Amino acid sequence: MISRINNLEDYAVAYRRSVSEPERFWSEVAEQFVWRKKWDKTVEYDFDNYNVQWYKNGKLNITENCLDRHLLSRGDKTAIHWVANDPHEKDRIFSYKELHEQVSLFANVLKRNGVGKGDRVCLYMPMVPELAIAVLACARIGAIHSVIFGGFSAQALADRINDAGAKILITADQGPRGKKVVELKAITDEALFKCENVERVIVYQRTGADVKMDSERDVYWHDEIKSVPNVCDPEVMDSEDPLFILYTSGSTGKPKGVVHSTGGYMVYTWYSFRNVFQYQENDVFWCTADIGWITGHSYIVYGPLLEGATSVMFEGVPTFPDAGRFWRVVDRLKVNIFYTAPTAIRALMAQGLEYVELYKLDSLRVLGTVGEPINREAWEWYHQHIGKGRCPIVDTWWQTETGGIMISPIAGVIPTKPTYATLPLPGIQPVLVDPEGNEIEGKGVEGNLCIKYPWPSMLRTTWGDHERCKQTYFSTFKGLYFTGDGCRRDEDGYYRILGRVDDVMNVSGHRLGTAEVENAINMHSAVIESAVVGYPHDIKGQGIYAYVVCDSAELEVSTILELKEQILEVVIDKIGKIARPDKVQIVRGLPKTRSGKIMRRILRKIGEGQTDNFGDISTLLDPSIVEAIKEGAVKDN
Ligand code: 6R9
Repeated sequence: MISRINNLEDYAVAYRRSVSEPERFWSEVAEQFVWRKKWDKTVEYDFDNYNVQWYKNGKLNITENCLDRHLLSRGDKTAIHWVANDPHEKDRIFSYKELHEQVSLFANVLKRNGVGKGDRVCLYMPMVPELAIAVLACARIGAIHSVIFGGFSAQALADRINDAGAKILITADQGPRGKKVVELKAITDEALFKCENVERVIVYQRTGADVKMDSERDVYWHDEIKSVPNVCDPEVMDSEDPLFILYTSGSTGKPKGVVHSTGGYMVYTWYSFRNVFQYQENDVFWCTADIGWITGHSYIVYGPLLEGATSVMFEGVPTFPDAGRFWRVVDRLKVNIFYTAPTAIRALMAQGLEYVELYKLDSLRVLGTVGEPINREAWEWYHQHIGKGRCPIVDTWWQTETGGIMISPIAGVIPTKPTYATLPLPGIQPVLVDPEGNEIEGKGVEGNLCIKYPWPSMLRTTWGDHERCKQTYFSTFKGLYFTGDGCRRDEDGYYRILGRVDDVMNVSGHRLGTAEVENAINMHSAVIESAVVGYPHDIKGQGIYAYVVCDSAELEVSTILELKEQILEVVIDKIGKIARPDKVQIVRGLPKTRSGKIMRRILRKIGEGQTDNFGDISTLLDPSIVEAIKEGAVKDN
C-alpha cells in the first residue's frame, strides 16, 4: 500500500513517485479518508503571491476522520490515556466511543454559547483531556481553535486573544505542574481586562479551587454539558477552511498566528505519524509535548487519532516527583513509542542513571526527538540507556509552519546517524541555497534550508496579515519556502539542521524572537535600550543573554541586583517564565555601527565566552564599547 513504508525499497519508490507525480501520490494517500465530496484538483499553488490549495473543493470534517470513522472497528479501543501530574491521582482513559461522545457534548455546548463556523475560540488550559476534547469540539462545528500555552502571561494571552478576534475563551480554575500550580483563571481575568470582545468564558474545574466567577461572563464546563444532547453532526467543511491558528515567534516583536487548513493538514499529519513512528495497531504512543505547541496538536491529538492509535497525554513535568517519572510511566503503560525534546533528555541525563536503572523500559520500540538540534552526548545517552541500543531514534525536523514532520528517519527503515535528521519524507523537496538564493547542489555542503514544492500541511497564511506571511517565508528566496534554519547535507546526502539563521532563539525547544524579549525588557521605566542574543546552554540548548542600557536618572533602585530582578519580572509579566533571560548585563552602550545597527554578531560572541576574534569592528561608532562589555561579562556572570 502506498501509505505505508516498510523498507528502504518502499521509501525509494514512494519518494521518487512523490516527486515525479506529486498529485497522483497525494491523491492516493488521501483516498482512504472519509470525504463528503471528493476534491477536483489535488494541488494548485503560486509561491510568488503565496497561495496554495490542496484537495480543492473537497468537503470533509476532520473529527469524522479522527473519531466516527473508528467507531465500528475500534470503538472500545483507548484513544486517550491521561496521566495526572500527581502520581497518586488516577489515570483517565477515554475509548474512541467515549471521546466521540465527549466531543459531541462539548461541541453542542459551544453551539449553545453562540459559536459557529469560522468563529475563533481561544483555549488556555492545563494538559487535561478536556483540552483535547475542546480542540476537537471546535473542529466538529467548524470553529477555528487557537490554543495558547498555559505558561504564557496575562499580557501574552491578551495579545493573542485580540489578534485572533475571539469572542469566547475556554480555561480552567488552575493547572498543576510539578510542585507548582498555575492560576489559569486569575491570569485569564487579568488578561480579559484588555479583551473587550470576549463575551463568554467556559471554566473547566481541574482542582476545584475557589476562583472568582463573573456571573455575566463565566460558566462552568460541568454545568454546561449537563443539558446538551450527546449527538452532534459534524459540520461539512471545505478542504481549505482554516482548522486552527497557532501563535509562534518570528524575528519581529509580534508573534504571528500561523494558520493551518483542514484537508491537507489531515492527510499529512496522519501520513507522517504512521510512517515516521511505524505505528502498529496495538501500540501505545506517548508524545510528551504540551498541546499548546504544534507538536502536541499534530502528534498528541490529530495524527494519532486519525490513525486510530492510543495516545498518552501527560499533565506533569519530567522531574516531578523525581527524574524517574517518564520511565515509571513508560513501564506502567507499556509505552511502545516515546517522543520527547532534547532539552528533557539533557535535564534527565544530568540527574544521573540511578533514575533510569530502576525501570525495565522493555516495551519501548521507537524513540523520537523534536524541537531543537540534539547534541551527540544526549543522542548517545538516549540511545544506550533508554533505548538499550535496540530502539531507532527518529530525530524529527519540522516547524509550526510545516504542520508535520518534514525531515526525519523512518523508524527502522532509514539508518540513523547521531545529530542527523537524515532524509526528507516523501513529498518533501528540500534545497540548500546560498545568500543570493542560488541552489547549492551536491554533497558535503551547507546553506539556508528551503523547500521547493508545496506539501499538504504547509501554513496557508498568518492570521489577519497575508503580506507578512509572504514576506517572511516566500520573499527571501524567490520561488522557495524559507525555513529560517541553516542546514548541512553530508557525504551520504543526509541532512543535519544547524539551527536558526534569523533572530529567533530556541530555548528548551521553545521558539522565542530576540525582538520579543527586547520589547518586554524595554518596558522597564529605566531601560533605554537592550539587545538579546542566544548563547549555548548545557540543558536548555540555548539560554537568553540580555545586554541592557539604563538611564541612571530613572533608577529607583539601590543595587544593580535589584534592577536585574526587576527586569526579569517585567519579562515574566509581559511574556511568561519561558522568556526569562538567564543572564542580564547592564552596559553603558551597545556595539552599534555608524548607521545605528546593533552588531549582534559581537554580542553573540561575548555570550559564547569569546574574548577575541571579533572580526572587523572598524565600522563601529565607538569600538571601546566592545572592551567594556567584555569586561562586564566576566565580572557579572
Ligand atoms: C516542531 C517544532 C521550529 C524550529 C525549527 C528548528 C528547530 C525543530 C528540530 C529542530 C534541529 C530538529 N527544530 N526540530 N532543530 N533538529 N529535529 O519544534 O516547531 O516550535 O515551530 O520550532 O525548531 O530551528 O525551525 P517550532
